[in-house]
Amino acid sequence: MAVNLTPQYFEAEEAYKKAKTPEERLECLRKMWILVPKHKASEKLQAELKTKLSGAREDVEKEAAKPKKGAGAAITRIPRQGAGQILILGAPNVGKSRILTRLTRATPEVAPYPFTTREPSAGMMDWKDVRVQLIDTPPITADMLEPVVSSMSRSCDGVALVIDLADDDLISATEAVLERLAAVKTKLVAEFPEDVEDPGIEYVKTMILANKSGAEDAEIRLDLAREAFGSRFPIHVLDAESGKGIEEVRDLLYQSLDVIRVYTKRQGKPADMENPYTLPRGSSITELARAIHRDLAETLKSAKLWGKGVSDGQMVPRDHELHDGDIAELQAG
Ligand SMILES: Nc1nc2c(ncn2[C@@H]2O[C@H](COP(=O)(O)OP(=O)(O)OP(=O)(O)O)[C@@H](O)[C@H]2O)c(=O)[nH]1
Ligand SMILES: [Mg+2]
Repeated sequence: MAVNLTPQYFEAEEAYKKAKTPEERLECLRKMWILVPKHKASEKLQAELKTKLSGAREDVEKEAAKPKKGAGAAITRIPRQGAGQILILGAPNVGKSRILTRLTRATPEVAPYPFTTREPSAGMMDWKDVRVQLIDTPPITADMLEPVVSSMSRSCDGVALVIDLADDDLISATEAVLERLAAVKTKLVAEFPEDVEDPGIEYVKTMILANKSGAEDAEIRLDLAREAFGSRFPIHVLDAESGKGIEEVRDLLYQSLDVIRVYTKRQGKPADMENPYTLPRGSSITELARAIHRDLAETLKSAKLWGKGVSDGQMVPRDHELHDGDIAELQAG
């Protein structure tokens, strides 16, 4: 099969060869990317373009960083906020940034070429009365994993691994992401294993988001993805561009954190039903006290509870297990 490049592609390629600055080269490569037909016969060319795009983007950044000599490439992790931190990971151009724009008010750049996102950015996703922090990240390929992504993937509460149902290459692109992370001892898994063989390995709870479900032949690629990854991960289908399936993804992301909401009240006052504390499922009064204030777990004298399995205002011991929706009144000594 021939690649069948268009005259517009050759024009962009000519301009690329003549380009003088890193910006010009990047711009031409982006045009070439958009113009190259995306099918089997052009796979090699697509791969070459990806490598060139990645390099050109780096050159542009190096150029931009020049005046600020000595700034260094600091790894700045984004501190956790809200009920938990979920990292949106995946190969280039799969729709990671678009998903963030659909679930939060964040506005990362979304563009039809790979290597658009260069650093992690956060957005807060509303879920009922709580908020979950979602982090959009730069793409991962067989030879590219930003140190900050590697480090954040080890400290986050969960991963949403995005795959692209418009991409014929989605299986190998996704395998590359999994392998690249495994190479830095980060293993994406559906559930934490019971027995950990190597304590150096970080296991990260992961779901697959199969994006671009509205694309042509998406069903066929979804079948392939289910075959390749369905036994390893839960797969949820969506189309971030049209918004189809996005609300289900919102619920699933929150649920994956496996947290409960606990409300607090002061003596003689109504409960604060607007700002619940979120705690890992199975948490007790002691953990709630610690979440409210570092010292409260030590100074806690008594706790009254309204909620599951107790009569209203019942005194409960410190090790009493809390449930979603419980209201607690804690008294320090
Ligand atoms: N048809 C369709 N296009 C989508 C969907 N989601 C994203 N896109 C398009 O796919 C392209 C890439 O989207 P981005 O969100 O920039 O992808 P990304 O994964 O953040 O890309 P990088 O930052 O380069 O890794 C854009 O042109 C989007 O408009 C979808 O659900 N359906
Ligand atoms: Mg992006």
